[in-house]
Order: sequence, then C-alpha cells, then structure tokens
Amino acid sequence: PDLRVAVVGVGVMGADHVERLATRTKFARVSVVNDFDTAKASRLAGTVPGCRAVEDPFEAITADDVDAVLLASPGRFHAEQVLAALEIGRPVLCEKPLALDPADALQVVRREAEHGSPLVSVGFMRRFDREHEELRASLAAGELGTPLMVHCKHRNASVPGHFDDRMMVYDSAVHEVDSVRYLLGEEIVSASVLKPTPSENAPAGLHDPMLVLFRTASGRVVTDELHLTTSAGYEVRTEVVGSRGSATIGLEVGRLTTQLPGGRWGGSVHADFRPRFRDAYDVQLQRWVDAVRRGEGVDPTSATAWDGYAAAVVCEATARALDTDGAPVPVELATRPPGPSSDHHEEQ
Ligand code: ISE
Repeated sequence: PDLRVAVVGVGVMGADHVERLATRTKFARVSVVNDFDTAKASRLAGTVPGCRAVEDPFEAITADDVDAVLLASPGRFHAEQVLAALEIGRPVLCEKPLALDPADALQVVRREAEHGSPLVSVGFMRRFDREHEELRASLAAGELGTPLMVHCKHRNASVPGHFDDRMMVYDSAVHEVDSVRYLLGEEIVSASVLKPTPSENAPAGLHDPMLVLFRTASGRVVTDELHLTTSAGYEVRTEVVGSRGSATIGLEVGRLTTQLPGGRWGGSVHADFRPRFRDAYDVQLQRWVDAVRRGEGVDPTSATAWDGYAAAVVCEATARALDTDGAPVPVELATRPPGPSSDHHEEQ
C-alpha cells in the first residue's frame, strides 16, 4: 500500500512537497495536511484526492490514517513536533532547521537514541543534489589532493521584509553548515562574521551581504558569502580548493544559454530554491518513502538528527558572532550519544 503522509505546514515549501507527493513520488500519498492558515490547508486538501485538513498540528502528526510525517512548519515549532512523532514511533522528515535551540535538537537526538532505531531525517536537500554528490565523491577519491579551503556563495533574488540577520544565519547559512560537514566529513569548530556596508536593496536593519567564516576541526577555512537581495536570482556555488586542484559546483545554473546580438552571450538563472533543487527534493522524498515503506525509518543517505543538532550548535555560535566585530566564536558540541543517530549514517 502507498505510504500515507501527513504534511504539517503548507507554506511555500510544504505546498511544494504536497505537489511533489501527489504527482511525482511513487508509493506515497498525502492523507492529512495542516497549517495555521486553516483556510489554506482546507483549500489544498480539496485538490488532493483522499486528503483531509486538520486544525491541530499534533492531531495531524498522530492521526490513525498517517504512516509518516513531513514537517514544513516554521522552524521554531520543529523540535516539539518531531518529539511528538518520536513519541509514537512514527518516521518524520523534518525540513531544516531541526531546532533553533541546540538544547532542543539534542533532546531529539537523545529521544531517538532511546527509541532504539532511527526515525528522524532532516531535509538538507543538497545532499541529494547530483553536483553535491559528485563533488563529495571527487573529494573522497582524493582527486583534488587534500582539501584546504571551501568557498561558498549563497544568493537569493530577494527575501521577505521581516528577514533579519539571525535569519540569514538560521535559514540561509544553515545550508552551508550542513554542506561543509557533508563534503569534508568533519566538524566546524568556530564561526566569525564580517558585515560589509549593506546593499541598498536590503530591508532596513538587514546586513546583506554578509561574510561568514568557519574553521573546521583539522584547521580548514570556509568562506560563506550570503547575499540575499541580489535582485537577480538564486545561486548556490561551492568551490573546494585542494592541494592538487580545485572543483566548483553551481556554475551551470540554468541550462538555457543564448547567443545575443553584438557578440554577447547569455544564460538564465533560477528564480528560487524550488526549481534549482527540484531534482534533489524529488530524490530525497522518494528515498525517504522507499526506506520507510521497507520499515527502515530513515534513508541512510539523508541528514540525521545528529546532523540537525550540529547545525543548530554552529548556527547558535554564528548568531553570537554577529555581535563580536569579526572575532571568532567557538562551537562546542555535546558528546554524541550511542544509538541510532550515530550509527545509521555512514562516517567518512
Ligand atoms: C530558505 O529558507 C531556504 O531554505 C533557501 O534554500 C535559502 O536559499 C533561503 O535563503 C532561505 O530563506
């Protein structure tokens, strides 16, 4: 039988997931949706056969006609919603971030460990992006020699008016935190932030662009340029500089290139993260559905609760580094508890 999924939160990302589950994901269907905008949830439920809307997120998470939960609610609600799913042993794919407060994320890690088998996946979708997978494989094969530095660029055309500096860290830089851990297979140990003169496009008070610097356990340096009001489009670019060469992903942003009059040449850029990572989101969801239907709780290639915890700790240090005038803030991880979150994910 098809996996019956509850989608909690049907904003931009949740609605995209509902559409993905309803049209492109095999062996799955959306049985319940929930949103604090109840009218929106009802409207959406009406477009999906066999789907109903409920007003309480916890009712959606624990409903009898649900086998697994996809959380796309605002990040501040994630931890308690994941815990509710864990409580009844239900697999959950949680959009990033797992939690804003590292203590909440650690509680999820510990509860999952107590449960005894893995149930929590965190939606760091770049891990399912073909270019990211290729870059990781190239690093693992030693093609670039020893990786020394990583340069990340994360650009959005625009962000909502309420976006603030902390959101630049918790919503945007969090993706690079996970990419870097995924690509290099080691932890980030400190974060610092430089704030150039803001762009005239930035909403009042937002330090956009921003440069975040990370240092990793073995001493590598990562630069992360966040520029969220470019007016241009969505760009995610990553260059790894190694002792024997360098590799860059994200250059070939849109496939279409155009020859223009006057000898000019042009191309296109994605409008936002949905078209850019459409394939990655599709693969992530299909692998999750397949794994859960096999009774495995999680797909082993996805980010774990521990990865979600590590990202929360790095983001908290980075948020503190917003106010230290460029001085690095150390990242301190708790000891990893033995159990599912530590052993279902292959170590590099
Ligand atoms: C958003 O929440 C995302 O996850 C996008 O991938 C990111 O590019 C954007 O900056 C965030 O606001």
